[in-house]
Amino acid sequence: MNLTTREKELLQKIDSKRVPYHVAIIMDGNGRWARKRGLPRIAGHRAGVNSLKETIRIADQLGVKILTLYTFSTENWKRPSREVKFLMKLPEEYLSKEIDELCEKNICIKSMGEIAGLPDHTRKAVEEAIIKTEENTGLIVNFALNYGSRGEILRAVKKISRLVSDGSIKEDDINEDTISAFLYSGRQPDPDLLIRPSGELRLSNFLLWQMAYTEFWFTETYWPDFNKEHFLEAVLDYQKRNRRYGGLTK
Ligand code: 6TC
Repeated sequence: MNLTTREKELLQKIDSKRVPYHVAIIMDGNGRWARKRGLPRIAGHRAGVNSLKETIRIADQLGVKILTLYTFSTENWKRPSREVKFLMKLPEEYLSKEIDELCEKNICIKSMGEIAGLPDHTRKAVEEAIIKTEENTGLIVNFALNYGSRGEILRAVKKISRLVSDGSIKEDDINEDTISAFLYSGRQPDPDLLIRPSGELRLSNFLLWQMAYTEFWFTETYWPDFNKEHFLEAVLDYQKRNRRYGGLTK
């Protein structure tokens, strides 16, 4: 991979034995990036896909094991319908161009959220990518699609309630691991690091249960300008922190 001098410098400072296992990212700011340049929002989304590709490459190269990506969903449907149409075509375009590289890198694509709520053609492209990559044992890339964390917790509560009422499990046997297991993230370990670009300092209904002890890293940079350097800076900053897991030994 071609790296700039700055990227090589950052890479050298990173302790390869303490790379975060699971990194979560809220890919925010495509629209604002475009407006700032007097471009249509669609140009921002295109540029955003480039940042996404770069991020997957550097995460894979660093040895991150899980990458969870979120573009919040409820807002999407309020956008002009031309933009929504374009957004729903992008995944097919992205996956058809990228699937070979993803497979070559042994990357496993997964989704979390209600993919049933996506248009048919989009859902099919996503499902196909999931099936094509399901045996891959390298980096796991979770795409949060039509996802909301409160909805995810509610869904888990309902699933557990069902099992209690049909006698499969006892109320006293429900513990924190039970709840984790019934979230979309299943038995994946919680994120170690959350990256949020674009200057917003909030969680926006993303992985509320899973991020109890996650380290947060923010940047003013809009997502389309986010690159390998930012990712490496976030990991370096993460490695300087002293994690205490709320005082629990872990
Ligand atoms: C980075 C790049 C951030 C559109 C682009 C935001 C459906 C997304 C299936 C992926 C096309 C990511 C994101 C809203 C890879 C991506 C968008 C949406 C953006 C969606 C996907 C692509 C996107 C959006 C939701 C397996 C490829 C622009 C649709 C889902 C998010 C994966 N902004 N951006 N509504 N989606 O509409 O929750 O499948 S391609």
